[in-house]
Amino acid sequence: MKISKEVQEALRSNKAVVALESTIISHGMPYPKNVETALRVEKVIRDHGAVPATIGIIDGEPVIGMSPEEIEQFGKRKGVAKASRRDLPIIYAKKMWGATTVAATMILAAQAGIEVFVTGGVGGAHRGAQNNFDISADLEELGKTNVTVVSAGVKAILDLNLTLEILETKGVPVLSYGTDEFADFYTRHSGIKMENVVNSPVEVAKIIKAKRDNKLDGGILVANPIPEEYAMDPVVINSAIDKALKMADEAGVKGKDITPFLLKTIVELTGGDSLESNIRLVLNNAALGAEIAKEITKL
Ligand code: PSU
Ligand code: MN
Repeated sequence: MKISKEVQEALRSNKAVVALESTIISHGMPYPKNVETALRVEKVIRDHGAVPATIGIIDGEPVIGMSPEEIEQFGKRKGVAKASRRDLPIIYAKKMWGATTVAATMILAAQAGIEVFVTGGVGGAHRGAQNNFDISADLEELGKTNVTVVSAGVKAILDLNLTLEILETKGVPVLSYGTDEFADFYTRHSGIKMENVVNSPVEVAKIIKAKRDNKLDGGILVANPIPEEYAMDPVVINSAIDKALKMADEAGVKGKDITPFLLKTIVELTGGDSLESNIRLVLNNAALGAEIAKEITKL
């Protein structure tokens, strides 16, 4: 893999590094907001004293710490494959471009020695997963790969209760940040009460260290709710989600195309408001992720 000089240097000198995914750039937001957001996220991480490492695959080679030009390419290039764990060997062998999902980014971050990863929302069990088995590989990865993922909980387009049950089965600690209610991406109020509440970056860092010291392999999910001022009206977002789910069903969208389809449709149905919320919550996660990564370097 190719690790940028800046990231290499940071890792060597025990400086805080935060991994970032590229599916959110290539398949999660429209151009040019996707590129703008990716660069803003990197800036927030730097402003908080950590080094960002945006991860993706270029011509079959994993890149840890993309340049702004590379991020621009991931934002506008057509045909960048959405790359989860199962896709990696194919993309490597065929020397393709791959936008890494949470699962694939976790794998590459761990291989590079990065412990903290910031995203918007992780994948999970889709509604109806009891029957259609559409459960994101992100959950499997959280069950085995040693990376802490900071996300705004789990996207409300999914089945949150089912997702939390699977995370429990996989042995993934879910830490709810600053509230005992599970974050559901666009709002702070899923109605699901959480057992493990954390209130500071150092508290999260101590749990990461305890997990590492005791050889308990697997990830940690930090559920960081969207700031109140950027949260969406639950009535508006839930009606958009329901409509988008219906449209996906009617259009026969399946498998890996479902999440990008729903995100895009919800942006259209909310006149761009959901995109604005999505951007704000990622920026908010970036700040927290950088602080957690800094605390880890002190332990
Ligand atoms: N959350 C977002 N935008 C995204 C995704 C999640 O706000 O683009 C992406 C992540 O890369 C996540 C993936 O890993 O969707 C999950 O896709 P699937 O359900 O197909 O595993
Ligand atoms: Mn799926």
